[in-house]
Amino acid sequence: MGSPNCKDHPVRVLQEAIEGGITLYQFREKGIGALTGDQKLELARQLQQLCRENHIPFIINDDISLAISLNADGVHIGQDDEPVEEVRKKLGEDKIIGVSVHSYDEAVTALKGGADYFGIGPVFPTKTKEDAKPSNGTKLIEELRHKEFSIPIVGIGGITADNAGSVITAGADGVSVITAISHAPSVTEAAKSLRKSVLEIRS
Ligand code: 3NM
Repeated sequence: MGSPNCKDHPVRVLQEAIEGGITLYQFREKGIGALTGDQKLELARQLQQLCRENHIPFIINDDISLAISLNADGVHIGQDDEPVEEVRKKLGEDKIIGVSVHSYDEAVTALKGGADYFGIGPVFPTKTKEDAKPSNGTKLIEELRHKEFSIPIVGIGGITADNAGSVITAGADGVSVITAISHAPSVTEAAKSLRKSVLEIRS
């Protein structure tokens, strides 16, 4: 998430989400009112610091130069960004690279290029991403899990504590969530109940 997704200051929202048990944070400063330039950099620094204090990986959506300048733990890129190979060259072997894939062929290409995990979505309808594709359920997650892929898969898009279990049952290792946490009346409780839904299926 980023500041456009938050009803409160993003640092507070992230703090509460960490208290609820999130395991990784992706800085995604996009959409109406998104910060740019020094303000974006400063917010990223604060959020990164919070992640460090809590031993949670901090990765950055799309902005590879920001990830390099902050020495972030990694990046998440889509199909319209630089090829994975190029990003891997820039970041080095020890950083996390997540790639959004929408088909088997994209998954093969991403894996060859050095992806560490796949993001698959939107699983359910979402209003959060302006250019999101139509939701496609868990079909691709199931397909990739039943083929040769062993790298982690996370589902994204419209995921809540009520439907997260079905994403894990389909074969995902985790779920990536914005609104169900960031807009919840209690961010901590929302993160807790999502975590519970995921762990119930995985155990
Ligand atoms: N990427 P929410 S869907 C950031 O399909 C993002 O690749 C998607 O937000 C994709 O949890 C999405 O509020 C939005 O639906 C996720």
